[in-house]
Amino acid sequence: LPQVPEIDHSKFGDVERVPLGRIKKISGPRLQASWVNAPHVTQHDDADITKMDAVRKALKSDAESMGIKMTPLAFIMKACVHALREFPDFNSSLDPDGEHLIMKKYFHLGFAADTPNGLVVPVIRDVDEKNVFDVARELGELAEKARNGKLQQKHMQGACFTVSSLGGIGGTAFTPIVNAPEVAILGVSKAEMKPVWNGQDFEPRLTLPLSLSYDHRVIDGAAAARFTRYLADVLADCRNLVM
Ligand code: CAO
Repeated sequence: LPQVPEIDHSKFGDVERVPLGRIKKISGPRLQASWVNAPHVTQHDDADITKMDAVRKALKSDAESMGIKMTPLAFIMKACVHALREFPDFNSSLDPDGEHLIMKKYFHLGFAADTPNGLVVPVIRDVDEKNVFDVARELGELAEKARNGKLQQKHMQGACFTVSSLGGIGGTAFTPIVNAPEVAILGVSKAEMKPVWNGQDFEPRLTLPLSLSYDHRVIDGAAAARFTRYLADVLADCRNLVM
């Protein structure tokens, strides 16, 4: 790779040299490996989550009584399983021989977690076999472990697909880097109430921005557009996301 020029920044003003954290030292080369090996494209779409959010709010107090925080991310991860089932290529990895796809028959989903020490990706196993309460509980437990630096190797292995949610912070869209050798990653930004034309009037609808980055060696643009559209429909319908 061509090298970025080395510059003596102190020639231009005061500087301080601080060591990179342990997690950044591990995640940096992995992110770079994915970026340079997998040709990335990002597909954007919006999901109407008005109904889903009403369901989430209705379940909130039941969840709280079980010590669970019912976050939108739990519903989104359940919806991803539906889309992965419908479009199995997204649940694959490219065989190192470059001539086969390894199709995974399980649904272990990673989620990006922001911690004081850097980005980590805990994995919830068999999301297809869990209801939204179980997923929300595990999300909370793993996110807490991540923040306290208590994640073990076993908590971060085996993911088929990753969700990176910046929705609790803000933003309208971003281009996540695929967690290779996975072939796609869903970025989620902040849901906002937006006026949506229903043919006669503008209706206020809670709108969730989706940003799906994918490895173009494995996924075609049309498949990515179909995947995000399907995911948006599953989120909008939301009937199959609770159990
Ligand atoms: N739109 C609007 N609001 C959202 C939302 C969305 N898409 N997603 C979450 N929220 C709300 C939640 O409901 C919560 O509100 P209340 O407290 O009022 O219920 C608030 O935002 C905070 O949510 P949260 O961030 O604590 O919880 P989460 O389950 O959404 O996310 C976790 C958990 C671990 C994913 C998150 O804390 C985190 O680390 N996010 C950053 C991930 C990241 O860094 N990605 C980038 C990777 S690439 O560098």
